[in-house]
Amino acid sequence: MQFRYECTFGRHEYYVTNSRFIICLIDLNMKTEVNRTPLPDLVRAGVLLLMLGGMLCAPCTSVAANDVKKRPNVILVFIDDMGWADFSCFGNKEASTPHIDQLAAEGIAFEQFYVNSPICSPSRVAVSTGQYPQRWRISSYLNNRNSNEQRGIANWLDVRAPMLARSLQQAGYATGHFGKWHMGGQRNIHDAPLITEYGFDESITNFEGLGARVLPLKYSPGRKLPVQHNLGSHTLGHGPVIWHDRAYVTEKFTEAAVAFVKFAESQDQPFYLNLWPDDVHTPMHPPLAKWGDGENRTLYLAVLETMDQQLGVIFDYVRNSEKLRDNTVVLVCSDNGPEVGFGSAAPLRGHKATLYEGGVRSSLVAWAPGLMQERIQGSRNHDSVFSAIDLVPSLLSITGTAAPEGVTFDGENLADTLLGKSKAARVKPLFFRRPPDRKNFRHYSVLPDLAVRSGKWKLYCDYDGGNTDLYNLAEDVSEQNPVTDRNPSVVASLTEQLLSWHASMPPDNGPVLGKRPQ
Ligand SMILES: [Ca+2]
Repeated sequence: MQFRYECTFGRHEYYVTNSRFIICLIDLNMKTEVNRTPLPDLVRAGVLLLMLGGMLCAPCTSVAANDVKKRPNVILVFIDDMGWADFSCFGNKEASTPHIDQLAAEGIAFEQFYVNSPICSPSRVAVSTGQYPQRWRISSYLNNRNSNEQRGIANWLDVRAPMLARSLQQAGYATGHFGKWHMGGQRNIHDAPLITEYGFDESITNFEGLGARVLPLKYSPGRKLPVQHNLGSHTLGHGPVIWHDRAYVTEKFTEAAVAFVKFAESQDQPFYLNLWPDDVHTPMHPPLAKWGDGENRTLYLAVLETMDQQLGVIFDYVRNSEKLRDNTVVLVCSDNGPEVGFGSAAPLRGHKATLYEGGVRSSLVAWAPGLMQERIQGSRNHDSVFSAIDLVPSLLSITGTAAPEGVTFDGENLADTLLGKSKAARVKPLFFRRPPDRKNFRHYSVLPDLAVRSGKWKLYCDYDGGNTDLYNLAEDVSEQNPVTDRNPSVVASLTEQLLSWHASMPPDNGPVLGKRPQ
């Protein structure tokens, strides 16, 4: 049963997000409390009595079996448009990300981790399903209906996709998604499935999804009133909408996430939590006191630091609980590379929307002190090449959860690598197809259509196999010196494999929209 309720009592607003819980998202003094309680009691007693009674209600679902209780919890923090080099633990000297750095100091920093697309929606599909996003006809960011049709992509992710969240939910996990979604329900797409139809018990998102959502108010120096960041979400229905200071939207998601974790703990349920902030995606609106000279990079760094502080709340909550600390995996990475002029992927070549290393390689921090040997904690993994699609079978393995029947993942199980027991890399090559609308982007022109990473090699080519470029990343991580001519057999083999993969995936309109000039 889907149920929504909203009211204002005193200076607070309260929202029900789905059939099980109420979440108090916001108070009008900006001093927020987050509470939740099972819906049957809400229905019986009403919101007012509930709030007078505080956190009072009995469990509404039967508690999972003992063996389920011991399964590791998982928190996936999927940042939006952050560069490979933007955490201070990945070399950023211009800003400090102490909370994420602390996770790295107690966990593992992976240097050769990839996402499976250089742009939002397909990257999110990959990390959610363990499959190449092209399988689900999502190969660029989801926009309005006409734009999606023009580019030959779906309007939303098919609910039949093998969601990691659904597998875990069916295995007894509490599942929650807090933050940007962007897999359906954006712009003028009002008829997409709710996030809770994809295996999540709970969700609060932003303007790129349906259900309860927090929409950003942009404050700028010299302006008395904030401006709504308005891409039409508030007109779509399907959930209560709250407008909130863009600089602190992640604070809302984090508070809701902590409340979700507390509730799962009260039920003795393991949990899977997506915390997907969109802070460092444009437009940049840090707290007014941190605007500095107002330049793009300055604003970006201020937003990055503010995001780190806001995420620190849940990291601290988990770390300070012995039970959670010893049995929780936290993964932090970005959905794609940085926007030109904002984040940094140095020394990697390329940006968001390109298949070059800077577009698809992401810093990854894995923290799980209870599941990692002490000697490995605080280490760096320079070598293991793997990707977001590999996280799904890996996390199913770590949580002891069966894969959905009849599903073939493109991802491989690298649980031992993720937990520092092995340096194994992915066995199969990693294949990439550019977004159909990104043959040219920003200052890049005639970008390659396809790419493959295999061992030390990275090869690019066009849909027809032409314009090949081969790089040896072991010697040339910045992709400055192509070695195409010196390695004809490698070029031939990788091109063949890449074209074969490309042909095996449903097409999009990339060939029509992005022809090279003759
Ligand atoms: Ca993104």
